[in-house]
Amino acid sequence: MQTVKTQVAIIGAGPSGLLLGQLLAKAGIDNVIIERVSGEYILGRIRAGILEQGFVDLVREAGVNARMDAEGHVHDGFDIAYYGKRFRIDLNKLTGGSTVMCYGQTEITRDLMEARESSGLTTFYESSDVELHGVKDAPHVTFTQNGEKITVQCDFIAGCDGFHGVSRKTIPEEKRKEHERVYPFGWLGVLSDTPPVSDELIYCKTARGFALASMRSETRSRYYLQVPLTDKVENWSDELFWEELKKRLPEDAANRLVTGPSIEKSIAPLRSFVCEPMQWGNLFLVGDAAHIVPPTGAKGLNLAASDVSTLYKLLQKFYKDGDENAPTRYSEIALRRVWHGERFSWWMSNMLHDFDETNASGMDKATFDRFMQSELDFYLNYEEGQKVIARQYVGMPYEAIE
Ligand code: RFL
Ligand code: PHB
Repeated sequence: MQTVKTQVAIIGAGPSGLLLGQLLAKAGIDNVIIERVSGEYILGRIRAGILEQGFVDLVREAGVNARMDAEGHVHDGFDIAYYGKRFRIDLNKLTGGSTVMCYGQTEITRDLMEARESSGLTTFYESSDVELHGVKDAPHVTFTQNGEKITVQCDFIAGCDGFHGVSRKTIPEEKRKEHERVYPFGWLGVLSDTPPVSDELIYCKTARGFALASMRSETRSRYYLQVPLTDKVENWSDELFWEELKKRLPEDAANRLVTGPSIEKSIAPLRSFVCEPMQWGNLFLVGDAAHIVPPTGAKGLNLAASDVSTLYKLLQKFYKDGDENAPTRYSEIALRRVWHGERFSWWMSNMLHDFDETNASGMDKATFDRFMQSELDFYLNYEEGQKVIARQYVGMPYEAIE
């Protein structure tokens, strides 16, 4: 039986937990991370690729930006292709200078893990039976590692343990409200060491379903296909995947497509989810633990970063300025930006995917498709419409914390 004392106990060593830990440590606030799986396992997950400016700035503030700045690529825009039409959303021009950064979540996570290790900060990987206690008055976390029972006593607990973690469930059911929409399809993703079809992302709406051409570098591509939820990844051979992708990409991109063996292939379900409030006593939910968006707007990781920024600033107020009430404002501030991201991701998903079920609209499928197309036409044919998309894609500014 071992007891550890710290100021902030962080559950989960995903990007939310690691970034929060690094920022707090830099501000002189002690923290310990408790993670269920190994570091290696976490680095095997292939997820986000697009970072908003706010995220990039936060990584710089944490001082973990060297590789991101050297190897990441700034993207000035992206394409939306649908039914033979093609539009470029010029982010830079439409927003008056804002852009996004293409740099993989896996790489950010690796950089944060390395920085944490060299700072000598404590991380308990491969912890089981993680439980949160005394969240209202005497917060502490218990878990088992290598057969030993460990207790971490702390002032606050940051629940950064993703959608399936324990933190959210620690808030009594009658004290939280969960909003959820599960979409009737998933994304089949493939990572391959092949040059991307384009320098910028292409979001494609087609009669065969949605496709996305993305990338990690000049030599590594990331592609996605909308697939039915019933599809199994083992039934999608590489050959089948490339064949289907070719049919959904615009012609010039399809002609440029270089295929090769997949180095990762998985199916992710699409979900919109928000838990309110995002705090309970001295427990704060951060990132996917509190909310999920479908990946169409590239917002999941970026919303996690704005939560981290808000919590980090409020905890600084508590520890540095002696503002005892600062942490109580977390949920209200974080949720305002979360709802923005939820709405944009929902809108992009509705606009770009092929929906079989149109019952709620009362229209047959062909009519519903024409109806949605007219909305895309409206947004893409006018600069005002493109501006609305661009502003949201680069991300709303972080709220100032007085
Ligand atoms: P994570 O990454 O899920 O990390 C949570 C960590 O908590 C651990 N954990 C526990 N630890 C201790 N005790 C327990 N009981 C625990 N239960 C779980 C887990 O092992 C894990 O290590 O959540 P975090 O840190 O909040 O980060 C969120 C992001 O991972 C997520 O929002 C993004 O990946 C979403 N996302 C995208 N976001 C973007 O901003 N831009 C994108 O381009 C983008 N593309 C994507 C995406 C997500 C995808 N998938 C697979 C869902 C593309 C895809 C395909
Ligand atoms: C990715 O590169 O994994 C990616 C990019 C943009 C999205 C979703 C995923 O909207």
